Amino acid sequence: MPTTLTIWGRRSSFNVQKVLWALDEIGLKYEHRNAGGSHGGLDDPAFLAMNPHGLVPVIRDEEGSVWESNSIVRYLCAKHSRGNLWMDDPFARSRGYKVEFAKGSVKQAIQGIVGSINA
Ligand SMILES: N[C@@H](CCC(=O)N[C@@H](CS)C(=O)NCC(=O)O)C(=O)O
Repeated sequence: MPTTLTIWGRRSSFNVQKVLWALDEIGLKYEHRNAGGSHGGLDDPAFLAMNPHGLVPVIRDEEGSVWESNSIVRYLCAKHSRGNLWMDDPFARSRGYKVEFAKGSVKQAIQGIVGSINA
């Protein structure tokens, strides 16, 4: 089956890593294109047509483009992983949301640790 899913974003981005992790966890084939940071490209008209905020990650598949990492992860899980990463039962699904929304706190804690090491 030909690759129809493309992701744009530098691998050093926490939000890009989240989507790459989801893609690999689901087992989807995709094409990765570096964008953002030293790779640039975020102000290209073609990129802004996909994400008017000019940020990574962005994915595009046969439906169109999706941006905002949590939105992308939910979309991929709902489309490709029903009954596994995307659960129909609302309570079961809330367990995933907890991880998703706790990400901000975890990131802050990690940044605090890294910051104290670098200080
Ligand atoms: N809330 C957005 C944040 C997107 C964002 O801030 N992306 C950063 C990378 S983490 C970005 O594009 N920065 C500009 C750059 O990499 O050049 C999401 O979760 O996708």
